[in-house]
Amino acid sequence: MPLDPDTRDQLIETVARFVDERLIPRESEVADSDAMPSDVVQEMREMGLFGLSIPEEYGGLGLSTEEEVLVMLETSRAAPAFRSYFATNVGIGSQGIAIDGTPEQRAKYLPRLATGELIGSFALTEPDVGSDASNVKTTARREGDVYVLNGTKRYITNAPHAGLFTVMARTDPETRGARGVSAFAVEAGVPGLSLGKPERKMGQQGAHVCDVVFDNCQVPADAVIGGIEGQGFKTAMKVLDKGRLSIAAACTGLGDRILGDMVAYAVERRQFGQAIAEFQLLQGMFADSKADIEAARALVLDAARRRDAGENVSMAAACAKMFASEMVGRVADRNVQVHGGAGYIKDYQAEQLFRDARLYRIYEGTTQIQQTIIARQLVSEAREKLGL
Ligand code: COS
Repeated sequence: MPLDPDTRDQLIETVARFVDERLIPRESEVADSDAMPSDVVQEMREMGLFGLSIPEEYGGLGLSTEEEVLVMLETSRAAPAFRSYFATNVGIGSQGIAIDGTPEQRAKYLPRLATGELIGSFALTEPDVGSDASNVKTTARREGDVYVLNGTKRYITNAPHAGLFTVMARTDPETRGARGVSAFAVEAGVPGLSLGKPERKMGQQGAHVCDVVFDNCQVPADAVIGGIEGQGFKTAMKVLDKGRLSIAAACTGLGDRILGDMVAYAVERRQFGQAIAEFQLLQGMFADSKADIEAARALVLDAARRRDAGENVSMAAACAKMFASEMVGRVADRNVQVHGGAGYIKDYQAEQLFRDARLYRIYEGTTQIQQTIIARQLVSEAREKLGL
């Protein structure tokens, strides 16, 4: 059930205030310490941010995709590390269980994911498998009442904080490709599961990624998400369709923020006896950025509404993610340019946001993967139309 418009507007207004008053002022502290302050996490929990997408019956806010996108547009005006902390639970950290989990799995995990008591992580990527996701090498061998997992997952967002992993592993070594892959709900702390050292990253300090290593790690047989082997790749793809909309919204929200910073700097900074905002060459950058951002907003909202209407949005989500992540890269780059020398100096936010934004073109499917998904669907539709 969508929220009534007043409640929805109130929620968005509360989130916007939280972003302006509580998150943006703490950005430098988070970037410098590479840590998320516990009082900020507590406030996120109290606002229900960890459970935006989780159904109300499991303690979440049960937002529609469109409502979730509207909230993400606001939260993403703050540095991406904040969004990363809770939005992984809203998206890829919980959605495997929310979309395909058994009633028991949903009842067991969703309430604690919704409050943020449990942090969820999505473990698909491996040292040799990232874009080629159906080729996962991690194995899950059935032995009586348990599966035994072996393999390494790489660059797993929030893994250092996670209490629960959605792990894609090959249950059928004979079957190559997608059909041999199953998804597992694996709790942190089980024997045989260990974590690598958090990686040192280009940006998004305060958000953490590391390896997750399975060495004869035993998980109960009922940890298979949905209870059926061989469905794990499809679960991962459904999760990513939704995740990509969330990333597209995040890029759009960050674009809004960066454009605001860009113009604010330009109206104050003076050269040649006037504010640099008066120069048409810079005005061109403002206008191009605004049009870019509005195009991304329109794409992501349209895709979200179509998902809510029950349409298959794989291609629409790929278009939105590709366009919005490339867009925020352009906007972040123009912001550095408008700041001139100051854009390259740490004391100003421009260089941090430029580095932070770079990740959006890579994770949850690179731009090249989104192109592949879009083009494959177009070709397949054309073939179908022509009966080929
Ligand atoms: N939703 C539901 N099912 C889907 C799906 C989707 N979005 N996409 C594919 N499937 C299904 C297919 O219908 C097919 O089912 P059948 O076997 O019943 O026919 C099965 O899954 C295999 O699909 P496909 O043959 O398209 O698999 P590919 O290996 O060719 O997939 C892409 C290629 C590029 C689409 C996939 O590997 C991908 O998305 N890679 C990127 C992964 C990624 O984003 N990694 C980043 C790290 S994760 S944070």
